[in-house]
Amino acid sequence: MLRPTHDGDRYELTSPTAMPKAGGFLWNQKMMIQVTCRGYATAQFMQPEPAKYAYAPNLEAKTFMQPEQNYYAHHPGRFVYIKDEESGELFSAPYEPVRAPVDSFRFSVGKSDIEWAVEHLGIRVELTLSLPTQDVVELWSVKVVNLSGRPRKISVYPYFPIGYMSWMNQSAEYRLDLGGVVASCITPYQKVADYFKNKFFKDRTYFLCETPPDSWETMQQAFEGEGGLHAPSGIQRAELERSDARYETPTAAVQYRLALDAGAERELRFIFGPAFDDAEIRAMRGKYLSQSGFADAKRDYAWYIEQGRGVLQIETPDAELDNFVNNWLARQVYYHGDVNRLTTDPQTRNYLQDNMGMSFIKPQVARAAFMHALSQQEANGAMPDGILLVEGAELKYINQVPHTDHCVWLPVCLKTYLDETGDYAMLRTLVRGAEDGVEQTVFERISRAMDWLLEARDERGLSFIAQGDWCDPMNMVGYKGKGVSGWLTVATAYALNLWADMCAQLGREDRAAHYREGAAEVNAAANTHFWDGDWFSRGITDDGVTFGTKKDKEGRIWLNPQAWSILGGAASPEQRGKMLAQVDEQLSTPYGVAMFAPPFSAMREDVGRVTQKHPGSAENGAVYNHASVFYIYSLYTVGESDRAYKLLRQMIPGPTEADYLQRGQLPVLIPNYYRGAWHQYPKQAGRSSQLFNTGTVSWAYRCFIEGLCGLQGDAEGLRINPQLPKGWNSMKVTRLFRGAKFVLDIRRTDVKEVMVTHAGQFLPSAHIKDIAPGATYNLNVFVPA
Ligand code: CEZ
Repeated sequence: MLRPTHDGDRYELTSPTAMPKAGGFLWNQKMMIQVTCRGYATAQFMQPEPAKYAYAPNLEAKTFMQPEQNYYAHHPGRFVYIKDEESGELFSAPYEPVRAPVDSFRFSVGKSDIEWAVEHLGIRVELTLSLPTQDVVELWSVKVVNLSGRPRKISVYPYFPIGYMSWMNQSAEYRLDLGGVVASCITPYQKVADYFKNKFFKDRTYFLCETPPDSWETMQQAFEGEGGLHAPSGIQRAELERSDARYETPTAAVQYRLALDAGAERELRFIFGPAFDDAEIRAMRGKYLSQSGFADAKRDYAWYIEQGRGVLQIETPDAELDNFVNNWLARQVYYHGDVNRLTTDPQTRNYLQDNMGMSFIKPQVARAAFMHALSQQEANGAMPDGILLVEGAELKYINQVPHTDHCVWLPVCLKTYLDETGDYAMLRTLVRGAEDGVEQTVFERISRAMDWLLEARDERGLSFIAQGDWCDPMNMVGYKGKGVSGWLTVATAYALNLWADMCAQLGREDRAAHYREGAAEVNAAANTHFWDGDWFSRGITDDGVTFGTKKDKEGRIWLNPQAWSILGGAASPEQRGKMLAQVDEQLSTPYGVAMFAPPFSAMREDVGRVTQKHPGSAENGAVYNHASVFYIYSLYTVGESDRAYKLLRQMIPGPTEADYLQRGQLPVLIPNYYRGAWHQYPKQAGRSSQLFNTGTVSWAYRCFIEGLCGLQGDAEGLRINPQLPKGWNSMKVTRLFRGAKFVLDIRRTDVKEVMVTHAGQFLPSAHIKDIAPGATYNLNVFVPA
């Protein structure tokens, strides 16, 4: 049903029904497309706000990318109908809309393209989707092969529904001069000011054919007729009717009548995308719609994706794990770092963490992003809820709700950048603040952000939560101005300690002492008010009720305060022992560790919107991978290697078939969550959200690099401390670091501490200094048995 290619750079699914929502995604700096094995697609492009060029058939609310997206018969997608002209039989590729039980099916997700091969009625249909690197356009090739051993007459109908473009104005026609369907609309608006903004929108959607078709249809209703999508009336006729759409729902369907000898094949190419005007459509045709245009774009795009290959290759006893880490994880980190989830106002914490990941892939991009974020620091030292990336962008959706955690992420994320590059000089660079208008160094700005965190606390020394912290929908703990966050309090201590280390590195001992003292004070307050005997509670509401404690029936124990108390030092080794045992007992599931448990079954008005989400979905007690990975990272920092690895492995679907089926997702990405509520709703538990936008991946990459492989940089060089899980006796690692290549052969043996040999000599410690860029270091690493 599911298999990797030899080195795991493609995953193939051989059933269209076993995991119906499984899919893949492609992106470039201007667009992204997620497409399922059955042919449904969700695509967006930036102009500069996210916009669509293929729409649902009814009026859609504008929203951000959602988890567990539902697909229905008329959902936007890319399909090809095949009709046997002699028998009248019909099927469609990849699978929708006809849903004929095909003889063979292969959906194959690659890093830079997505392919299908479907066989039925003696015909094979091969579909390939790729994107170019710079432009917003889908490149589709459709190949039909006659496998039946006799001459055949068939009709091939690519069908790319365009949907309900606009309630103001929409139409479509076949343009002989441009060679395809062109649909046009006016993006709906009401305010005069919007007219001037929308004027330059790409309000046309084109579907162009390299080879002129025999007939076409541009009006959805005429195509579908009384037959419906399973057997469209248009297809039941000898030819499509060639209608225009005049304030009628546009579609793009074309027909090719082909006579194929036994064994013969035909390849057809199409491009699909948005444009401003005819000139742009014509230019796109000239640039892409040819065999060489496709080939050039494919080569460039493969090169673009290759720039995100990252710094780590592993060879472990778990081949499926190697496939994921070596091929897919860095790709997803790169997606986040390179295009910022295709938003113009990423949440500050997302922007910083996505660039934490980018520190491994393109450190210069991460550096610029940290400076850019700091340029939007508020005059009082606080960080805003979102970072504006383009001129004219505005804070939208969740960014209009005040959250208090954004400053924490500055030292946390910068730490990775500094460890990876050693670029402490960056801290002395000047950044002009957009709001305060003054030039200050990165060092001064982060210090001010840390001072803000120290101030934003109540008389007990606990951090205010306002309308949310890392947990976005925890909006009613502190909306009256008093509530505090247990997580943010211990996270503040972590941020302060990290910052103190960086101050010390710069020789600023005075500042280091100041922030260390601050952290100690914060941790003491956390212990006084949040320690509940066996774990840290989640917060105290506006009305003074502590929650996330033993007395709670729902939301009794939360992962974040435990993870970050380990990182920030609030938890002593003794407390840690108690917490870990409770996490094991109360939060473990076969699909990873839940964010809290038990999930809420009804609204708690002193906690907020998180309690209204469906139990076990998203922040209401799912295996929310971002929270899980904080915990995993914290476990690696204290040498809890087995616990850490078990959970890290559970974050990736597989390798058993039962696990794949339950998650319903290919091992080509980490989703933002798997369903939790394992005790309440075991049937749904483990199901993937399929949403590939998640801060998880940067941390997961860090966990593999710094935790499992133990290859973390510092100001002088590279520290080596692999943490093999039990059952592994060896592994091989290639790590790129500061321009050098480290090839490590790691083995368990009879040593007391990690020992490293280089060129036959034991090194004085497991710490490589004076790294020579361009050099290759072949190292043997021995870890205690
Ligand atoms: O958003 C994510 C945020 O992008 O949820 C995380 C948060 O830390 C990330 O910054 C945890 O809350 O209900 C909501 O508003 C949700 O919080 C979503 O917006 C959630 C989505 O899954 C976005 O991908």
